[in-house]
Amino acid sequence: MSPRLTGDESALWQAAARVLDANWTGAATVPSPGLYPHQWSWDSAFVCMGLARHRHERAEQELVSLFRGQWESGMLPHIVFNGGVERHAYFPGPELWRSGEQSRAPGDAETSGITQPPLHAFAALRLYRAAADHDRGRNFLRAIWPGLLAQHAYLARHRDLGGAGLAAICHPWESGLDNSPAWDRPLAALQLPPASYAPARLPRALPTGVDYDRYVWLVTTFRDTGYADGHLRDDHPFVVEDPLFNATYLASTHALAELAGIIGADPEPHREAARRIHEALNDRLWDPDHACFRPLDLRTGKQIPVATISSFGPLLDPDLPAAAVRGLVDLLLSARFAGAAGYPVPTCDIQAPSFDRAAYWRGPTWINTNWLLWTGASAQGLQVIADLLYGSTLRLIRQSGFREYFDPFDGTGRGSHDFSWSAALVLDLLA
Ligand code: 9WN
Repeated sequence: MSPRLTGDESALWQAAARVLDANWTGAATVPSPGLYPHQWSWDSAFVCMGLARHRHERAEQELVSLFRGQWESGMLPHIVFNGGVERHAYFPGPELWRSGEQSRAPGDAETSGITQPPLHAFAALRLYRAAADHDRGRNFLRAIWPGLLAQHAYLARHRDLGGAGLAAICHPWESGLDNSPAWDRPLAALQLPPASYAPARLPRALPTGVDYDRYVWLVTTFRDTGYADGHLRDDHPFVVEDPLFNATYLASTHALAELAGIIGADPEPHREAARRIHEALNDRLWDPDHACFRPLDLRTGKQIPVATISSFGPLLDPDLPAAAVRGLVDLLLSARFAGAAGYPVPTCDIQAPSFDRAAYWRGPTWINTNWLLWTGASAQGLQVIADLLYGSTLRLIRQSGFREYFDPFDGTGRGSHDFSWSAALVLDLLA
């Protein structure tokens, strides 16, 4: 704990540390003890950055455990299942994904068959920077390096479905923003066979409700091809280039270049890859008419019109053109986002018909997306925005605790309690 903290800040720090300690399984951190009893990919990247400030060795273990689930193709799955947990504790569990039947999946861990935002190289760099012992930190980076390279090679080889350098997602779960209004159109366009799935079997109250049959159908469609890369390229009906996913891809690619320098590898291929992602992100996903970033649906060739939290992801791009920075700042401060929310940043445009203050990724404020925007704004030198995000994020936690998400108008906590990334990112903010 930093000696600079005030009394109130050290109490917050201790509370956050207790959440992470309680959610530690011995090898990794569960997002929340009841609702999510396994290891999730982007959760672990956030948790790693918090643990880096609290228990450095666990932060390393967190990444190692996650990469145990990596497939031979380099695909880093979005869930690594905890074998010690009752099989029906979470739906969709291993029985939906059937990774055990895939020769490319690891033999000793059951996993999902899709990925999540690739924030891991970025997390590894932050972990190294927070290390007290840089020799040890460098050794850890050398150990995790092949996994990070394989993850990025997979995205470049098998997910650049638009051919311009971005990585496409094939399922809303891959975005991390499951029921975002951004996915309403591509989901509505799916042609499902009648009664392919019975939602009544679900063992928990679902935050996302109506789209679940479509989520599951997308998984079974992909799974039944043996998770074939060719299927994603030629036939899969949900293929989208998302700004936030690609902004994390870009941030992590820059991090790979820095990590290469630290461990004595060649940074140039990663710098070149970052240039390509930067160009494609700005050429393909920037909407000059509305001055914001939008997802591109590769099946229709059209950008998806609704503005969501994902639209701000490219603040993580260190080379973002000045006009784009200005456009994003204007939108962020407008009455469509921070300007009308007492507790910014809502995950969807408040004025959009699909906005819902209580519905998961359709309006509530989340700590991880605030943190990503805070990180981006700080790196862009947008101090006023960064301070606004810093203050409002800590205010949410002080008022409502380490909840999963929050009402953007009055800060009421929603979803699960003791949520790991909410705690982890508070440690990073306070450090
Ligand atoms: C599906 C674990 C995960 C997060 C996602 C969040 C939610 C899962 C679910 O929980 O997704 O992957 O069951 O709804 O949307 O961002 O990684 O915290």
